Amino acid sequence: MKKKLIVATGNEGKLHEIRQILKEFDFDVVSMREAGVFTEVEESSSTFEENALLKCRAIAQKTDAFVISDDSGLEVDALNGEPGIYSSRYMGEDVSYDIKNANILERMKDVPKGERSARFVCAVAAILPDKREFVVRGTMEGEIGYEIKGEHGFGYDPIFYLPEYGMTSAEILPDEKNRISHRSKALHAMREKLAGEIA
Ligand code: ITT
Repeated sequence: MKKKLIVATGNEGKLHEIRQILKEFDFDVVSMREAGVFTEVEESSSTFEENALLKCRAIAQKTDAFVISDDSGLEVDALNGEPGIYSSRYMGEDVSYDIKNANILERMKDVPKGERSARFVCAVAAILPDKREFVVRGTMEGEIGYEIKGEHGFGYDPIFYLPEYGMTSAEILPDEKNRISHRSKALHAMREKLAGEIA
């Protein structure tokens, strides 16, 4: 029987990608809703790693299953790393990504081509049934584009330009994003880290 793995996220975009990426791993992936465990966590830390652990612990307290969480965001170098750990709260949690993305493009309008570097960062935390904790990070490098482009992905994908593809991460196919993304790299790094730890 496959081992149950609860993904501690309320973000449907993340959950969908995590499910796709973990397809090749031998787990029965369930959402918090499917597992019947819920919690509201204040992401009070100043790092992606600590925030991922906070979310993971909140769920792991309520279950003996294997739990993972994802804390992620967009770092724009010309904006001193903003929105960073505040990516989902940027301009307010309920503000649409059309507005958030347009705002970032506006703030970047005078930034020259060579200075538009940015990256997506993803920290994945895992807590095993015996309560041991692990955390890893993955990143995907790119640039802030000049317009909102693409229908795939979620969040800041439509302004995140990948020079090697000549497209945003909302324009490349979802399978391709899942092969190269910060989330994919972090989940694969976690698998490496846990190799041998999970009986
Ligand atoms: P949970 O805490 O419930 O997992 P959340 O959306 O609040 O959901 P975060 O605090 O980790 O999660 O915020 C991450 C934000 O960073 C997310 O809402 C997006 O705006 C952005 N982000 C992260 N990964 C992304 C990706 O692959 N593509 C586009 N935007 C991404």
